[in-house]
Amino acid sequence: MSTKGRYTITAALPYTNGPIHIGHLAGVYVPADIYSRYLRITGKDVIFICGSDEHGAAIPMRAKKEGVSPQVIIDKYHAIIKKSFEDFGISFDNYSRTSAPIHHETASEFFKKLYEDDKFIEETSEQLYDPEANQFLADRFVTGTCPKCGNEEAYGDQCENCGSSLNATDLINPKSTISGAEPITKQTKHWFLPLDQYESFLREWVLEGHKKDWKTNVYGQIKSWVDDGLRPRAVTRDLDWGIPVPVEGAEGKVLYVWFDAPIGYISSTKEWAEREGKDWEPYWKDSNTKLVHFIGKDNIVFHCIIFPSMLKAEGSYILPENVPANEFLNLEGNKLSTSKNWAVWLHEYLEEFPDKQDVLRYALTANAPETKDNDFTWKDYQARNNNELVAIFGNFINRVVVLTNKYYDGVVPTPSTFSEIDEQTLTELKAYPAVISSSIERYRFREASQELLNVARLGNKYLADEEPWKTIKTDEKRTETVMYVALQIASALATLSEPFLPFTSTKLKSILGHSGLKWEEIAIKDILLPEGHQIGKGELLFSKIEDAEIQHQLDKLEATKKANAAENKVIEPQKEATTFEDFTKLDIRIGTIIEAEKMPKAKKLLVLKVDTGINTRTIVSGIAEYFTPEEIIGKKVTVLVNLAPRKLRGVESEGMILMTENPEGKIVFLNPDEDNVNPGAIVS
Ligand code: B3M
Ligand code: ZN
Repeated sequence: MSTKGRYTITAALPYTNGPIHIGHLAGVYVPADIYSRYLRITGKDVIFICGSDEHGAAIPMRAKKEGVSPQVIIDKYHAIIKKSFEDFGISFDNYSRTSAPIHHETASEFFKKLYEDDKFIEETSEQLYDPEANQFLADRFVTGTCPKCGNEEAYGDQCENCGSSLNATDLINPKSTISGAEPITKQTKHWFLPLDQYESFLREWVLEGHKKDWKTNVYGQIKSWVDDGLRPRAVTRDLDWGIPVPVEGAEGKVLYVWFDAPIGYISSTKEWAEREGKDWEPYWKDSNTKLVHFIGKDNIVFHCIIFPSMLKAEGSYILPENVPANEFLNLEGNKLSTSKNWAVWLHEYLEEFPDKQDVLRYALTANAPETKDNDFTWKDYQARNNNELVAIFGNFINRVVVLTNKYYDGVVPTPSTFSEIDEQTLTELKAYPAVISSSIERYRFREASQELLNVARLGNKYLADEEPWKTIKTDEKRTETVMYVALQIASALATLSEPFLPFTSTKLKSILGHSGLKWEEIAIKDILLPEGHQIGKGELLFSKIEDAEIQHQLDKLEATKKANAAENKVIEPQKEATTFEDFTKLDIRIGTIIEAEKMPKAKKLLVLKVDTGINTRTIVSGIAEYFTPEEIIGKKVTVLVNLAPRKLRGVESEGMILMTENPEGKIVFLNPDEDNVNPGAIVS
């Protein structure tokens, strides 16, 4: 566990086109921070690197929308994002930005080196061009149908539905996102990185070399990419926002954002080294350094195929040791979305829960989307706080601190002979650093967070079994020993919690009047808090979150839903006029659903038995995605009873249930307001 080592830990550079939300924190920054903090306490030489990604098409697009210059946008969001990271205790050693001169230099040099070493293909080809905006279209400037999965809203660089990486010219029915125009094609020169030439390198390095140690979700994506066949990829763009292509004949062209952004990790390291008077190179070039990229799953191809190929082409860099990419976090059952404002923004969260950074860190870790997409719910957040942090962790510390102050004026008592239970408890405690390490080193942060909680559980159980509040009346010596043991557990918790709950750890250390331990000291030292040591007064580490506070958050989301629905409400134009005679031909009645079951092998269909007042008949209805059979039995509905019968999947359907859509897009029945409307009542 204590083998020395050097680590370069990177966390994806956030785009400065909006603030950051819980999805960013859960997927990338909290796990990266836990990992970096953990490595530091274990005595490793660690740099934790990040910065703002300020190029790419998203920035000028946002700027256009807000009617300001791109510089205004990046300055605004760089500041907001940087502050959010600080507020949540994300312990970067350096947070840079890709608009910094050192980054422009580093990225330009990198490009020049590959250019001079003949690593690019220079090619003039037909690219999409917006004839109205007079601009070439690539990446986010163009949408169309994904040739792989048919998603009609794929971007010119990537399809967010199937994850495929695309070239703009691959899109079917492309459309400019600037003007809405249908693009024409026009010739332009670009430089391409011939990824096809890196296939055998990638196979050997990742597909054979990291089959066992990389996460299966990451490995699987890389494999399918490589197996699909790699193609040369343009690393320059016709855009006026970005780093100018540093070679002759490239006027008006900039580096592709995904070429310059990962180099941002290197320039941020350089910035750190300059400030700290260190040498940056070993962190990127020494084979004893472990490079680990923390990212979300949509960035896998860039970090596992394109950037490594760039590093390989350059020749003097190490390759990532691991890329523990996470899946996505949803919010209350729906995809997080900046444009739909479906998010918990970090700066807003802090306004409402100003001292609860660790609670969010913990809830997001305990429920992290490590192996599959996961859902953040406010109820779960509340439960994690009230039932785990307050009831287990906080409760244990509070009892230890209050009793120590009450019985011994806050002085750690002297233990007598340890009982078997004491010995067992202390032995169990000593095992935790290795248990938690093992989870963290395998990037299983959820598991690690639960093991941390188990340390507090160990303490609680010990106190509950030994009952010092009872023995104080009968056996002072025994009570001193019990309190001594409990204080050792509290001291271990102050250190073990540091990667996960840094604010709590600091508070706890200050309560205990102790600066903390090294990770492995907990496993080998017998004394974690010496007898005679004076601890401070109690202070609650966590506080209960009331239902009303959670309801307030849910109400906010509900309001967002309503606002979105109102914005999206498209009122269909009125249909052609019809006659009263035609209308009266329709026989519409009130019916009651008396039976419902799923149609076998049909995802959307339910087979209903409906009492129409006339008779009980079978109606097949396409509502299985919206209702379970159980919840609709007994419901009153409106039925078109004289619709000519037709067979659906071999079942004859004799009528149609009338439906509408509520503002959230959910299908609902048209049912009478009155309770005492009977089946058979005519709708006219
Ligand atoms: N700017 C983040 C994103 O896709 C992207 C990461 C760059 S990491 C070099 O949201
Ligand atoms: Zn697709």
